[in-house]
Amino acid sequence: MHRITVIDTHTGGEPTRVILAGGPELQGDTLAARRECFRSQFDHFRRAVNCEPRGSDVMVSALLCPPIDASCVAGVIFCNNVGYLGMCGHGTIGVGVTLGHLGRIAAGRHVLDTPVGKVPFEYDGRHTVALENVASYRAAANITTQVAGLGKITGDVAWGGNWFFLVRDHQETLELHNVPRLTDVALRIKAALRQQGITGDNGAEIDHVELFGPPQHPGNHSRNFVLCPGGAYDRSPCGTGTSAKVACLAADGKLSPGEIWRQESILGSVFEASFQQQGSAILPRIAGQAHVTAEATLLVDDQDPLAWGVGG
Ligand code: PYC
Repeated sequence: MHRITVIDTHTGGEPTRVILAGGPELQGDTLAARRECFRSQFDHFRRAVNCEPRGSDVMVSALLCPPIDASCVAGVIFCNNVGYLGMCGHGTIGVGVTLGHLGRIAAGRHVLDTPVGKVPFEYDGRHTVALENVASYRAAANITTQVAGLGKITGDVAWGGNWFFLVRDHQETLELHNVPRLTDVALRIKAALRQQGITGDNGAEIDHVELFGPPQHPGNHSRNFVLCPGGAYDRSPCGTGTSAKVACLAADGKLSPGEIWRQESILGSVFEASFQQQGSAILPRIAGQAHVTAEATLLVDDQDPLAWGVGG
């Protein structure tokens, strides 16, 4: 029997499963090299933790590993039901709150080592984490794509730690009851981008689609629906997606450095974002809350025909 110790949290509704023990020993001199080792040699472990019957298509896991840089509080590699994420904003908030829950960090400033760089964060000692995301930028504005069943859709391509296509001009209602339709629309847009060769830099696949609309709460600036790579929607406002949004607002001169942008999710949960300019890119700051939902040991029984997960 293989035992995996985890702590589950949710950040504005989106789950994060932090893997504390029982994970693979990853080789590599950088977190990016270790993620490659994870992907090439231990992908069955990712499936066991994230996919059914222990996980679901909405689960994001964070494998804790020793940091390369000893000044960092931990190394972390994010993965989900279909693969590996560059960065994960809601997941970073979940990791911060988990480390606080375990007594491994106190309130204050800490740094995580990730495959896409160092991610500093501020922990309030309770439920709030404010992270300084990797440099984010808009790669292309007003790109029009012909989408099957929808016609022409125009959006921006931006990097916020993952690649996003951000769409404002659509006819959809951003309400929870409309999630099946929103998922279908976002999947069609993603397919159109792929077919028409619209990518991020260096041909990178745009694997997140983000639709925007007016907020429901008057204190917020916008509401979003974010489709994640595995086909599930982000229950939170999406930390990397909010970073990509803020990069577009900054590029359009609609948000100034230090000004607050309150991004509401399809559930109504909120991330508070701001940025500092760094050359032609921005450094986003994303703040949100996470809550612990479980301390658990996952069991993987080699006698079980579905021991290492279904699908993925
Ligand atoms: O919060 O950055 C995020 C994220 C990415 C995928 C799911 N959540």
